[in-house]
Amino acid sequence: MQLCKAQLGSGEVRVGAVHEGHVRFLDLEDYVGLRTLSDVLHADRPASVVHDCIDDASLNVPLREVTLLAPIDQQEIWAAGVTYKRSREARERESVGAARYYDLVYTASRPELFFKATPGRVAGPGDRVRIRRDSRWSVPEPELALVLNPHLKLVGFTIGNDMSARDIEGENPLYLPQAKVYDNCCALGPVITLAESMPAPDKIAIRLTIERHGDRLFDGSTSIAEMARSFDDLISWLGKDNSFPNGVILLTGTGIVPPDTFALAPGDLVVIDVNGIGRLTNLVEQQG
Ligand code: DO4
Ligand code: MG
Repeated sequence: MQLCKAQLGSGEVRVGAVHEGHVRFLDLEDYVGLRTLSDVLHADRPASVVHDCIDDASLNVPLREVTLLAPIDQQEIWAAGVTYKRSREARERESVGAARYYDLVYTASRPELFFKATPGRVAGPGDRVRIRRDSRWSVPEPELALVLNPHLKLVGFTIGNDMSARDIEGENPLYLPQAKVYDNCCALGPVITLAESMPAPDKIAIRLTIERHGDRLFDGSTSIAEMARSFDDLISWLGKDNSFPNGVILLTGTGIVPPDTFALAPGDLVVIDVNGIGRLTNLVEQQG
């Protein structure tokens, strides 16, 4: 089962279930205390809530007639880093002075976890992601995103783009928050697939393509099987002395790194496919 947050032609934003190219909107007013997508996700049994809130009279609209929004409400977004060998190798190349730390964190018991974004910094499907105006070497990082409820139970999955300024991080790892956190630094969507509907982790593949002026500049893929850490390990570290009353979305790190000669440019199209979820597409911008 896949859930979305969608805006209708009237401007109204509602929670829907996506099925065979249509969105069937939940009649949440029938359900006391549930209003938002995260209210549904954080219920004891999200799939049962969806079944209870949909009947033959529920509004059913073709997907192409609605605007999908980032599937997020009040959650913080966190991210894991250096969870794939390719990411470790890329950081070692970009940050010569600090290369050792990337090697250490790849094998350490404690993972690299960092605060990535507030909901207001997130781009939805079809929105623009941004290159910082002071970066000349930025890349998209296509990542599987875990949707966790306030008890840190894994309730769903979506696609995340952890936009990153490699030049800023490479200059000094203490600049990581600036390389990672800024307006439109993250994209999420297009939908949330409930945990029970996702393929097994070793069957999940991620693909990134980048297009410029209609030409395909980069095409790469990876699989969750390449990840050096388990979801449970990342979640348990995230929860150490950290509470998330609104739930949290955790990006699990990138296993796809374009060649070091590649830098995103304004106008590029970033397309991320994850089987079991769908496709997240965003145009890249940079303010003058
Ligand atoms: O170490 C810096 C960040 C790494 C990261 O975001 C990733 O591996 O995905
Ligand atoms: Mg990343």
